Amino acid sequence: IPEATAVPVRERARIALSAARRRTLALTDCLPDGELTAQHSPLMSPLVWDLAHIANQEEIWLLRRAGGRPPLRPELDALYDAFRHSRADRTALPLLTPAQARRYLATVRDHALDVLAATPHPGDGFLFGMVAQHEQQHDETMLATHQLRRGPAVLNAPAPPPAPPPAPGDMLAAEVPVPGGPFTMGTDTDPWALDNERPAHVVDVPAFRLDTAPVTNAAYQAFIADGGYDDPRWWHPDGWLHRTRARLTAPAFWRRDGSTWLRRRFGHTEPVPPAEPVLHVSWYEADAYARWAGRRLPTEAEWEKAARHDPATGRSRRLPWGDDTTTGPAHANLGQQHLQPAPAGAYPAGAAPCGARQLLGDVWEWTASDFTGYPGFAAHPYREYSEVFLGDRYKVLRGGSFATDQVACRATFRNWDLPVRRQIFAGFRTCRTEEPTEEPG
Ligand code: AVJ
Ligand code: FE
Repeated sequence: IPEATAVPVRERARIALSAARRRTLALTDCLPDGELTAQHSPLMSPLVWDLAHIANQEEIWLLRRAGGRPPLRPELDALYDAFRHSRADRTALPLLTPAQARRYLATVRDHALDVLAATPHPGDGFLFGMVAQHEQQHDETMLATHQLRRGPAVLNAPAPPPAPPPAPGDMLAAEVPVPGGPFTMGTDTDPWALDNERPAHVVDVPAFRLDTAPVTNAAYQAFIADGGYDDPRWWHPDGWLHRTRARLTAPAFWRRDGSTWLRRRFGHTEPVPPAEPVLHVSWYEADAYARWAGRRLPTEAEWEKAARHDPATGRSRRLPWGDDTTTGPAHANLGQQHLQPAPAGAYPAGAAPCGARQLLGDVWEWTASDFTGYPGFAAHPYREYSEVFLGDRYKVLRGGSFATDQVACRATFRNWDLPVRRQIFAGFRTCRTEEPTEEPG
């Protein structure tokens, strides 16, 4: 990352922490206590658990670890340890009340800001960045809980920008070529990159062609209309089993009304917008769609090369459009500025060197890859963040969604989930291997 960062580390940490806290409170102050302590879905924690877990993690990493302070509420560690109880079992625990959780958050934050001010050499401020990213990730999870919740809408946001009209004779191509050859994947230098993004290493990626934008609702409806959900040829064997058991017929939150598809979105029911990237599909559905389309999901190496390799310099960028540490509203649909993805082809200012758009923001993109450690992976410092999830159970998602904050979004950032999950803000794009050009004669 270039040292163009005009904002000093201490100030950047303070800004990141307070942005996360504003969002956390906005997501929970809009609901009565009964909705904060309720289980809206067995897939999710009660929101009041997220609240106190955010505070408890901040206590552990900033007060105890960074500040060397004695524990403030050690008796809460077990209650808010994500590995101790499953999400579905957390309402039965003797949790803090919403008022107690808010007080715990505020007290821990006061101490964390003291620690930040008192740290003589904040260095890269990694632990502060890690904690801000942790809170923002829980905010995205809490937004998914809002989406699962039944009842009248409580959240509002303006619509995202439209896709710009194509210049005459210059239609946006359906796919963009990504040239073959080595590129640098992962990072050693991005100060707030998490352990699973490290270390940087060179990967040789053969030439391929990637969808310019994520797969749209209209394209996905063509798959449904063609009987895609009923044809085992398109499905991974485990996916076919899952589709049968879970009776999948369409993305989550969709419902058919005669000949039109409706969806529920944060308490509103509306027609499915055809030009918007498809959302709330599992890895199995994304994989089946890609096979039906005669294509495949990109590997995460392919995705990352498309997102950051600059053929002009041979370098890997931090973000598709450059190395800036900040993201403007014209670059990507991030940070819950909107409550839905923008239409495919939006955000031309955020295009990658290869021409692909919306690689960051809008929808998380399922990749073909399992969540494994890069060569030389070392868990740091939070063992349970990545290491315990490595293996072949989880699939990698890339790029972030409209619900992802920029502090937790960059071209190296890796997310993961089980291939059946679809309450997350996930869509996908497809690709194909470039056919080698025939040598004449
Ligand atoms: C990286 C989104 C998969 O929510 O399980 C939050 C983030 N880790 N607290 C998750 C996380 C610990 C994690 N994901
Ligand atoms: Fe957590």
